[in-house]
Amino acid sequence: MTKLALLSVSDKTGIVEFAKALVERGYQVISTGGTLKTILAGQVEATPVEEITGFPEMLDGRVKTLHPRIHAGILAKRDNPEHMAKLTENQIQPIDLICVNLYPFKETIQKDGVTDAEAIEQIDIGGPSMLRAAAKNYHDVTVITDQSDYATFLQHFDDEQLTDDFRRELAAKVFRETAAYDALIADYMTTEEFPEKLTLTYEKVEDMRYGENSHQKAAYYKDPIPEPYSLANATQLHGKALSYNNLRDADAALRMIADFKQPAVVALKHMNPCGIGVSDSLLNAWNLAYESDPISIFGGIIALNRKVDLATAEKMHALFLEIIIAPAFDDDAYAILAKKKNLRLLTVDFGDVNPTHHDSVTVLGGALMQEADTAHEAASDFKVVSKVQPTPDQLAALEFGQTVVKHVKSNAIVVTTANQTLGVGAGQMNRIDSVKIAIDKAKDKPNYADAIVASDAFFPMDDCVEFAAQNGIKAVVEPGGSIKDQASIDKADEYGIALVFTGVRHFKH
Ligand code: 93A
Repeated sequence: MTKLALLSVSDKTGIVEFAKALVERGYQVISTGGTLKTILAGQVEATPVEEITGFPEMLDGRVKTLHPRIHAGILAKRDNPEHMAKLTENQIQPIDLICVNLYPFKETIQKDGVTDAEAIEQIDIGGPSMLRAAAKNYHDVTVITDQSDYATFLQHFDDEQLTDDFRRELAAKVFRETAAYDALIADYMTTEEFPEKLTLTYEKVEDMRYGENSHQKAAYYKDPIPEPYSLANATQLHGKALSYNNLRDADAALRMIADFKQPAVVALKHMNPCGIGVSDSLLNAWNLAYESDPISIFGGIIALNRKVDLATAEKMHALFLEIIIAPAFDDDAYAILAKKKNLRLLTVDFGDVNPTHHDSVTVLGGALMQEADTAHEAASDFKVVSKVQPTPDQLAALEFGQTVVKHVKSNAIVVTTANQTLGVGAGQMNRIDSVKIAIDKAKDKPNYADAIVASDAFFPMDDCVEFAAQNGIKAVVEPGGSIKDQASIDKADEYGIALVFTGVRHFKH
């Protein structure tokens, strides 16, 4: 009996050649409306699916292949005599190969001004049904949904290697494809923030050389429709491929720089800022960020929120850096930076910063998902709890420090002026150690006289305020909320410095 192959594809790339190759190998090709037309136009013989079903396509194509003659032909178990007898009794021919790619739902929902009705119409029903039926019956049916498998299939056919293992691989691909397809539809229709089932889907960007360390295998996946302001949508202009750690660092840098409107530079190491500068020009912002910590910036990740000019590029060129991310590079700036073969230069669309995304992490046995920490406390939200009022300059510095500290791993303490970090104390297991590290790094800097201390969470004791005051700090900002708040307030009053509460904690674990 002639083998039947049913071809029904939205993306017609390569389908004529594939149909021709199948016919040459003795298959009878059956096909649906548009696919049939394309194949026939390519001078390849094919049978309309209506000839098999005995039914016309109907309901604007919503029902084309949804028919027992198709589905019984796919699903019958060839080694089951009752199944085969049923096919014979109903004059149904087994279908041996299904080749389907689905209605372009993802592409459709990304189109400008697409209506809900248009999106819904692009939910493929018949295609996934055939794919899933064939994948279920993979012992007897070969199923192809990925265009790159046209050639692979033919190779296996010619080598007489249409093995069960190969067909099972193709079947698994189908279930991944239909699951991902449905996940996108579910996401499109879902309005709950945290629905009872998470239907995430990610697409592989690449296998990586290694993960966090060289003995860990790793791969990079991106959202099928990534936010514009994201690494997934960044363009790499130059340099080596981003490593696993590079991606995490660069992502952290993007999150930080998004909080600044004026020309700003973030220098980052191991997901913590080692220097942030904000100024009237990018070069001045660079100088501030660099001078924050000229040692730690070595091998750092730099994010800048303005087009990189030559003067700033020259400064960066003088250092060993891993990555530079910016909205754009001037030609001469790019030319000088690109002299370093390995330096990764990336551009990201800063025009569409969307801070309303969700963050997720995996835990053993599950995952946690939360809203991103987009809270921002301006000086006008501060509550002065000390007798001494902060000066306007100190208030500006407290606001800057408050903006920075939420991007530092807890326990987080930063010492800053109004436009520059001077010392960062990150990731210590007690708060006073973070205070000591931050002040120790800051205290010999020229601008230390103007410096404030910002804390991501409340002071559990009065030692933090005391240490800061003893080291010449004149203003401190923290969320407040400790049962020992009064002790910290008393300490501030004892030393005659300003203490300000924000009421909002910014842990970052
Ligand atoms: O509208 S459907 O959900 N109903 C069907 O019965 C059906 N059969 C195949 N979509 C259906 N298809 C899909 O049509 C295939 O998955 C493929 O994407 C597309 C090919 O249509 P045409 O050959 O007319 O271009």
